Amino acid sequence: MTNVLILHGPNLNLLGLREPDVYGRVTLEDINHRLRELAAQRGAALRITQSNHEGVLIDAIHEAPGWAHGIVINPGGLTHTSVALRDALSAVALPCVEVHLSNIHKREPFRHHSFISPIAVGVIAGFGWRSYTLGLTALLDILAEQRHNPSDG
Ligand code: CA2
Repeated sequence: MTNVLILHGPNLNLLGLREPDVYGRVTLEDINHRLRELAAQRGAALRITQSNHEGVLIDAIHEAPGWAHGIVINPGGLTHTSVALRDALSAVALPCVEVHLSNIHKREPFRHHSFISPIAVGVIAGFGWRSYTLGLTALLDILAEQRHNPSDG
């Protein structure tokens, strides 16, 4: 069984409830449901956490290696500010996929830089809720490949 930790950062609990013009009408619960469906099809198990607190996300990352084989994270606004979140992801050294609902490169300049991207396996941005399912698919494919060819990066 492949185990994946899904992390949603600050304010993502408001999805579908506020600013639908920017972030759409799909709720976080809808996204989690779609991720769980995909995981079930792929024979993977998920643990999902959303927090508005950087330290809670960091604690979840520290605990991940006891169970998870990889992480899908939408760090929200912490993407652009948090050295601490990046250090935590780097320290646990699990393959991590960074996802964003919006195309951060099409938005304000302060969103163009991510502290997380340099330590992520890859980044998916701009596909709305599909960024999450694309991100999970990519991570599961990579983990399956590593299982079959442990020497490959
Ligand atoms: O596009 C993304 O997924 C972001 O990570 C979302 C963050 C933003 O700071 C990043 O630059 C890009 C913001 C999440 C806030 O979500 C809200 C949802 C509904 C209403 C208000 C905020």
